[in-house]
Amino acid sequence: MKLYDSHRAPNPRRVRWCMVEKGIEDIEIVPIDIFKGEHRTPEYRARAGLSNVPVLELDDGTAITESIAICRYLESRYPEPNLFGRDAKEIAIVEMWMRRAEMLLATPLMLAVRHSHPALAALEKQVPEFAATYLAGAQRALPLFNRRLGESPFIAGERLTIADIVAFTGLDFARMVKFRPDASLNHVMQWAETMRQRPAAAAGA
Ligand SMILES: N[C@@H](CCC(=O)N[C@@H](CS)C(=O)NCC(=O)O)C(=O)O
Repeated sequence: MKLYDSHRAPNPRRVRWCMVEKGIEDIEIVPIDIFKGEHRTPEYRARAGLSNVPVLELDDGTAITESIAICRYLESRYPEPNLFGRDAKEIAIVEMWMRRAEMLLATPLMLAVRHSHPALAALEKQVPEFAATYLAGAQRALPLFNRRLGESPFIAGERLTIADIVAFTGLDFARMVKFRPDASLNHVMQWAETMRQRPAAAAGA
């Protein structure tokens, strides 16, 4: 298998993080420089189906895009440690928090960076007003995560799951535009430090 990956890009980083948590070492990493447009060539699009990273290419040539779909595939192939929940209730709770992390934090923060950081002007027709709106939305969502993290050490419960990976990689990417959770959100701050200390934090960062 091959993973088409871009250094520092937040969506591939989710996959790299899952790989480290699961100890997966038999996937070849193929670096793609999105700033040089290596993902926009006809060859790449023909292989991947669209001009995005990450892409997981299976040995039979099947291309899986969407970071969460790739992480779910890895979860099926390498079930331990579990990152998506074990029984009906836990799977639903993890999914709920993963979706909240993606819709309320990671996606708005990624769009804020895309619309305001000079380096991203190569990829996006930037509208700085969008960035301000997205950043304010993410800041408004953080108290929900702070309350949750006051009840459990990780977002979906007692152990790390895909919800933490999605939330943290989104927040960490937004440091590019100097976004920081409000310091009064002590549970978020403590959880973020725990995430930063994990060996997987270095993968793809
Ligand atoms: N929903 C997709 C998003 C993929 C995505 O937007 N990837 C970015 C890098 S983080 C990308 O390929 N950007 C290239 C571009 O916008 O041209 C996923 O989760 O994998």
